[in-house]
Amino acid sequence: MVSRRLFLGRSGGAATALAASTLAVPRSALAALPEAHQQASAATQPPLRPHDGRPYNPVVTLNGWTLPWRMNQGVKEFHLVAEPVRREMTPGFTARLWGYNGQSPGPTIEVVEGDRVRLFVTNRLPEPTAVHWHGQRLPNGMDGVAGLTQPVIPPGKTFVYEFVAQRPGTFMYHPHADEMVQMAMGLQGLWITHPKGRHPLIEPVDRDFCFLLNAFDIEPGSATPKVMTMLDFNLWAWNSRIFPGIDSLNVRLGDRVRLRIGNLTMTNHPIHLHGHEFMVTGTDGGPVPRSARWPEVTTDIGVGQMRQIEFIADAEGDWALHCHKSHHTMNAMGHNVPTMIGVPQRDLAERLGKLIPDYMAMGEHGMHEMAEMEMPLPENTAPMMTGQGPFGPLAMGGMFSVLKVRRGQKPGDYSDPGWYEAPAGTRPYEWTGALPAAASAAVAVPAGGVAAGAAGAEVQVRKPAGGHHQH
Ligand SMILES: [Cu+2]
Repeated sequence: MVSRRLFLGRSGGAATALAASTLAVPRSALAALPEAHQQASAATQPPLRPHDGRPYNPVVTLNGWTLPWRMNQGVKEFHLVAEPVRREMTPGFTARLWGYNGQSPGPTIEVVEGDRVRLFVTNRLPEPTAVHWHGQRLPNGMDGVAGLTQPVIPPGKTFVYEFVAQRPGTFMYHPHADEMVQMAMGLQGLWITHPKGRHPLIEPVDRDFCFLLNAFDIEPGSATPKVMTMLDFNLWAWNSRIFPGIDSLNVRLGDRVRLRIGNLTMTNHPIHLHGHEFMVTGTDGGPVPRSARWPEVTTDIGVGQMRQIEFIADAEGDWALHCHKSHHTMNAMGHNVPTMIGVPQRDLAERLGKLIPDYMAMGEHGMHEMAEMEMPLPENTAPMMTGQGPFGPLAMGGMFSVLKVRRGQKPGDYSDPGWYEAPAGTRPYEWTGALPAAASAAVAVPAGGVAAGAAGAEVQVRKPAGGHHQH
């Protein structure tokens, strides 16, 4: 058991194993703070099976984890620590964020309808905070709105929240003190309240995944988000991860799958699943009546909303799951590049380079080439379009992952089965017969295209500028 003194002296890392939570807690220890478990890894952790309290079927937090608790005379006790963290957003790019218990987002809190929950919140940030339990029915004083329902939690102090988890569903927690800054820095987490016993509108599922939609504005080459940004975020993330850093969702053929998604960005995200139809079975307000459900392949998740979607994974394969705003499936640098489709730039770049030393030519045939060339990037920067699939570059970023449906996946096995091997005759193939002359030109020259180096050609230069566009 880790003593309180030892715990208070610890500054982070994975020094304390999760195993501590499974030990019986001596009476003397119950008078002290519950342990503040830490997570050092950004990998998806296996579901945390409840070791005491009411039983439930746990969720899997994409690139995240569930916070262990202790039972103290019938009360489920958790300890959250708000603190600066380093979050690997994708391999090769680590951000300096604010989070809870070592990671951004914070750990998922899982409880059961009817549980009395006590949450110790320690503030190790350089400024005051408070935690709002978004969507919960609770006594007004426990709502966590600094100035309105409580004084702030000053740096170095610990406040205790306590309430009964009244209704089952998907919830979030986030600061309600300097929230523009604190949410832009990554302070947020998920809260799942499982139904107590069988619920007429809540189906048991085989796989239950959850993630938050979040957004950051981090300049290439830097690590700390700009906190004043209102619309022009350049990193669109799921649980503070960006593709290819977002783990795939690995399921067994025939599984009933639930995805719980909460939106803490400042815009909406139409989340789109390939190869299946799903139903929205739950919202912020609770389970959706059966008569109000309909099949969809995209559902829009508004700001501050939660959605639960469910489907039967009945089609084997590697199915894309992504936000359908195409700027949200790009990483940083996506904003400042002029459209150059149809503009040959072979010696243009050299000539412009004399006028504008940092000019970069790109995009003559679209932007896919960005994914194929090795662009020199500042250190600690995620490429704009990246990720390798079995057939080459995926040219994606941001809010993109893959649902992997496999016949051979074992029940409860969340490991990555690798790429799908499609049966013969089920992939597109190249037409090798005769083509009409018009279709056989290697690259069509677009109307109005400018020939590079043409004598007397007039070129309009638009230098990539710092100014952003709203989108
Ligand atoms: Cu989006």
